Formats: sequence, structure tokens, C-alpha cells
Amino acid sequence: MPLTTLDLVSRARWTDPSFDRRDFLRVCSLAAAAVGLPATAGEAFAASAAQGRRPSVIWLSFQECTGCTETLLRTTKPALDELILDLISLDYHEALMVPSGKLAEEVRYKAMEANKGKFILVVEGAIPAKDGGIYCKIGGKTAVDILTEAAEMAGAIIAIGSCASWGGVPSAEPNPTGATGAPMILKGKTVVTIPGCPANPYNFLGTALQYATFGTLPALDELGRPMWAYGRTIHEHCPRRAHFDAGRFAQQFGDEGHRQGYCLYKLGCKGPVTHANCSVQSFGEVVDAWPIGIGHPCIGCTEQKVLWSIPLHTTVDIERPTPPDTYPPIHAEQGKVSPLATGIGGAVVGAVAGAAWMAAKKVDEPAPGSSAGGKG
Ligand code: FSX
Ligand code: SF4
Ligand code: F3S
Repeated sequence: MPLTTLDLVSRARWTDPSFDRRDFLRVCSLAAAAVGLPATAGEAFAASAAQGRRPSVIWLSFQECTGCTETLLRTTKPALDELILDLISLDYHEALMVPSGKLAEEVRYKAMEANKGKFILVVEGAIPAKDGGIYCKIGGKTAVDILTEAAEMAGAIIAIGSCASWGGVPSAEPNPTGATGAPMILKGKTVVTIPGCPANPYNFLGTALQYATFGTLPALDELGRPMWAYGRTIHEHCPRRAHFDAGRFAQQFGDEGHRQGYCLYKLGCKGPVTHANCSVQSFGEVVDAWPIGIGHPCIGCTEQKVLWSIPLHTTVDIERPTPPDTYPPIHAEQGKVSPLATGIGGAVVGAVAGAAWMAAKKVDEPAPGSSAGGKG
């Protein structure tokens, strides 16, 4: 099998005595922490990679802008070189590998054969299904055929980005190529989807590293999205939420409210109906590197039913437009306790004291059936 440049650099790095293993362990720990896994997962990543068990990754690219790869290029925990040289074996990626044409295809087939049933198949970009799939062909084969064939041999399938998850930008009306997502082509197979346009690289890394190390996939929602990353809406943990609750809204781009960092709901923010974690996990190491962080409303890029379906600056209905009116009092009078609290406190103290008295009583009493007798 012809070696790729990545193989050569990787092997040189592993046999280089100056390569610092502690540094490597640090990288693994950072990777685990960045994706919310416990510190022990970092040690497991490192042990797994040190034993040469770096999983083979085959990365297919179809209808896309390469933004998903671009964001991955900018991570620092781990940096891409650390990821592809130390943690995984990236055996095929058109944008990052040196071979091209026939040689690249050969590399892909050999890697898939050698790692059959074990490799991670990453799909970036939508798949055009209209007219026999003729709108995207590589090496004479349609994207539909390439994907179907690779998926049959893969151990895990991850669709990165909204394009691969459900069609994304290429599927916007009138969708001339019949662009759709990997799960729609691979019906019946488990496809982990990491939507986002582009996808948040840490959501991809967390999923890939979990599979690489433990052979498991995270819990997924009904759309194939990892729950740890897509279980809540942006609105639930948005740093501007306090402004929303207080009724402070930017009314126009550039107005005083916008400059003050007020809530962007009235400018069309889709945070209330968009499931994603970008409000707590930025895309890179730049502070506030996410749409709302730089003053633009969320456009719902992780949601098929929002992005390209609802106009960008149209407001959405939200379940709870106002905060609940049942917050507990914050400023209780000093030195006094409410009758209700006294009642509950009394009941609790009474119960504890009563239980203690009963326990003491039981200790003092002779055991039932003992010769000393007693009332029990
Ligand atoms: Fe799609 Fe990825 Fe949007 Fe681009 O490549 S999810 S067009 S930003 O980035 O596939
Ligand atoms: Fe944040 Fe948007 Fe919700 Fe306002 S509407 S709190 S900007 S998510
Ligand atoms: Fe996308 Fe909205 Fe986050 S547009 S990147 S889900 S803030």
C-alpha cells in the first residue's frame, strides 16, 4: 500500500525519541476535557494511541464548502496535527492528503479493506440523489455509490456539518440536485450527525475520540445528534438570556441596545428553537467566536426545520416568552423566617428528632425474643 505523507510524518513522530510523551498525555487530557469527558478518558485515549490503536478515518467530501474541515483545522485542543498524527490515522481526506487521482482512490480502498468493520467513516457535504446522482462524481462513481459502499465496510459513521446531516445549503429550495443527508441515503444504519454550518469541531472530536477509545457512540437524539452537545437549546444557556428575561432587546442592528449586547430575539434570533452547544463551547480559542457572541442572531444552522426554512430575520414562536412568576423570594427579611418555612423546618426537625428518639429507644430496648423480655 503506498504511504501517504501523513503516514510518513506520523511514523517519524512515533519513532522520534525526542517526542515528549507527557506532552502527548497533556494533549489527550485536553481533548477529553474539551469535549466533556472525564480526565480518565484522556489517559485512555493516550494508552490506546500509544499501543498503535489509532483508528483509521476515511473522510469523504461531497457537496460542501469545506468549512467543516476549515474549523477543524483551527482547533488547538488538540491541534489538527496532534489529532491526525497522534490520535487517529487519517487515511483519506481529499483536502488534506498529498496523493490525488488514481493513487488517492487506491489508498482509500486499501485502508478500507485493511480496517474493515473498524474504521470511522466521516461524511462532509450533502449527497445529490436526483437524476441517478450524476451531480457529484469522483473517480467515475456517484457520491451515492461511494457513500453506500464505504458505509457497508465502516465501523462507525459520522456525518459532519448540516450538509451531511440533512442536506444543508445545497438542499435549499429549489434544490436542483436533490441534495440530501447521509442518514437519508443510509436508511437503517446508525449515522451520528454533527449538524452546524459549519459543525462545531469539538462536537466531532468528542464523538470520534469516544468511538476510537471505547468503541462506543454517545447517546443520540431522534435526529442522530449526540445528546451531550445538542440536548438543549441555545436560548437555555445563552449569555444574553438575562436581557431576554428582563425585556431588554436590540430593536435594530447598530442601535443602542445592540451596542449594549442586549438580547437579539427581535432581530430574528432562532436560539429558542435551536439545539446546539455553541453558547458554551465556542468554535475555536477566540473568545466569543460564535454568532451571538459577535452580535448576530442565531440562524438555526443545526436545525433542518429552521435554517433556509424560516427567513433569517423573522422571529420564531417560543414556548415561554416570559420568565416564570414563581421565583422564590431572594430578599427574605433578615432575622425572620416565614411561617411556611417555620412549619417545614419544624416538621423536618421534628422528624429528625423523632427518628433519633426512636433509634435511641430501640438501642436501649432488649432485642425481641431475648431473655430480658420487654414491650418491643
Ligand atoms: Fe456544509 Fe461543511 Fe455549511 Fe460549509 O463543509 S455545513 S456548507 S459551512 O462547512 O458541509
Ligand atoms: Fe440569546 Fe437569542 Fe435567546 Fe436572546 S433570543 S437570549 S440572543 S438565544
Ligand atoms: Fe449555528 Fe446558531 Fe450556533 S447559527 S453556530 S446554532 S448560534
